[in-house]
Amino acid sequence: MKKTAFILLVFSLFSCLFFSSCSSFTFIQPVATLLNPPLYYPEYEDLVGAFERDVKTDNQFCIPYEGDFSSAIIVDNIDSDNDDEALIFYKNKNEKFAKLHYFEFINDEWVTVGDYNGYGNNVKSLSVNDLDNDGIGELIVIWETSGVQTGDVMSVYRKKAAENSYREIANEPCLISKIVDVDSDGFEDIFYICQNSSGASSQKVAKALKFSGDSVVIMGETKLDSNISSYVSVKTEKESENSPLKIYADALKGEKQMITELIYWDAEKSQLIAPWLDKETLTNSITLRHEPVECTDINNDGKIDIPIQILFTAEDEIKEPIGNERLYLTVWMNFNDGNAKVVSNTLINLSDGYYIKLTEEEVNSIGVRVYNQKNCWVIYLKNDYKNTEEAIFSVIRIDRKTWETENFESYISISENNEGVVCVYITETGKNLGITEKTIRNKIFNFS
Ligand SMILES: [Ca+2]
Ligand SMILES: [Ca+2]
Ligand SMILES: [Ca+2]
Ligand SMILES: [Ca+2]
Repeated sequence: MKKTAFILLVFSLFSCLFFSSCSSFTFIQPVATLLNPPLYYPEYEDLVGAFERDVKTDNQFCIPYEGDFSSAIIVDNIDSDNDDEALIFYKNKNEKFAKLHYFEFINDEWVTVGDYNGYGNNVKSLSVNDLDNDGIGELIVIWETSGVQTGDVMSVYRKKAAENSYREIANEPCLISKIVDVDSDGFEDIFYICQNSSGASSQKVAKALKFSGDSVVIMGETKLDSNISSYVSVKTEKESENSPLKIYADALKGEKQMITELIYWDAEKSQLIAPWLDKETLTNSITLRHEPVECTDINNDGKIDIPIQILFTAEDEIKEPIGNERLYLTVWMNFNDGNAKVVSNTLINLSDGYYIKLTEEEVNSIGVRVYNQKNCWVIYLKNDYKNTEEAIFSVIRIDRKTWETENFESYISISENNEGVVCVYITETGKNLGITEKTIRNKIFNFS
């Protein structure tokens, strides 16, 4: 059976299960302890003056290092009244955890109206989202904890129209989160993944929080693959107005292996569902790839595609010396309209930052000799009858200096950056087979 046909079969079975019940290369940054500037913000002189007046000394500002706000001082009209408010993230040098200070601008003066203890030694992100559509933004703060297995802590703060300050209404352990309308009811919810802290279990769970009355409640949760070292990104998409929001979470298993979890809200069952988790083994193996390739819209049709990897180089071709190393075929799957379909077959060179798009036929007729030391792939045509391999073109990554000083006239540049150039050389055999610069430009793309 053809390689891609096998994958298609496996996924067809899974997509049937998924769709029969229903009509989102960045790694998480390490501790950003260096981001502690002194109390000097000239544009906020009055505010910093008020802060120094109201809060005891020995403080450092903390800058959220992810998300929409990359400043320790945020001045904005968060509650849609007539004046700005100010939020300041800081940490006292003698205390363990970062804090949040809240000012209102009243009668031409900054007035302290709130001060909140955080749960981590730094601030990872702040989001301001009006979750209950009352015109007043809720604050969702991710406090970074280092060395804690259950991850960071997410706090939600709310202010009602009749109140003059924010109240903390929830705090939850959190590995990754995204504010999205999980159940498509027109109100944004907080989707997040956490590790259940009960006992020795390392069970990963996807949850969603939504507003209910004066507080937030967990509207649903579903188990995920537990064998995850970290979550890399959350992407979302909606097929149509009436279809559920699909939430894709890319996660690393170990250092290099990656999977994509799919999570969505089943309106009929009023449940969060993770259809790709094998309920018996509690693992998601159908999306497993051996290299950290994230899901993305590979064919630019506006729909997210999931990469699946299978061995491309036949076992008997993997042999020393170098020239024939283990290589994976990355098959990109799309799950729209209730069907699983292959949208693209690619060979990805992650370290050199490009991919080669293969046709269904080329998947079986083309081979690659990998020369890692030389950042070079030689693409050849297999002739099984004659038992020959004929090189048709090579892709090579050349460092910037060499590219500028030596003669590469006969090479086609695919992508360039400050460090190097990815370029292609077409052999005489390749040219005789009709391979041109145009062929190459439709076949090899930047992948970073
Ligand atoms: Ca305001
Ligand atoms: Ca609100
Ligand atoms: Ca909602
Ligand atoms: Ca796509």
